[in-house]
Amino acid sequence: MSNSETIFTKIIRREIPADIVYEDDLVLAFRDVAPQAPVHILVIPKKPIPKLEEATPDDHGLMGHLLLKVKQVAQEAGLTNGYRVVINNGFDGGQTVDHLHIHILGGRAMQWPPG
Ligand code: DGP
Repeated sequence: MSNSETIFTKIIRREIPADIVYEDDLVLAFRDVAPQAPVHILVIPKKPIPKLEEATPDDHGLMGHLLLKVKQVAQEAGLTNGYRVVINNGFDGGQTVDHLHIHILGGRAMQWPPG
């Protein structure tokens, strides 16, 4: 396993199970194993970008696609009353899996500020 490979790489390859809710050539969306809200879905690029900080101008189109898929996945999950979108970046950001992922959290009213 190279440094860029994580548990999410294994989910993309179907080497470990996940509750996948959306997939196309560029992105995968699946339910978080430790949900922090009634709906908690992760949307990831299949390209193993370790974190937002390491996205480059070459990823411009991919990043736009990813965000538009966040919207689509949230709609398909029935989050008609709003939802939160979170990217944890690096240690202080609370990132624990080194593969860029966008959290969709919904199904309850969120608090602010986050912890
Ligand atoms: P973060 O703290 O932003 O790096 O969030 C990583 C999220 O990934 C965390 O909410 C739990 C989730 N997660 C970790 N391992 C797995 C897994 O094997 N399967 C699924 N579905 N989610 C996972």
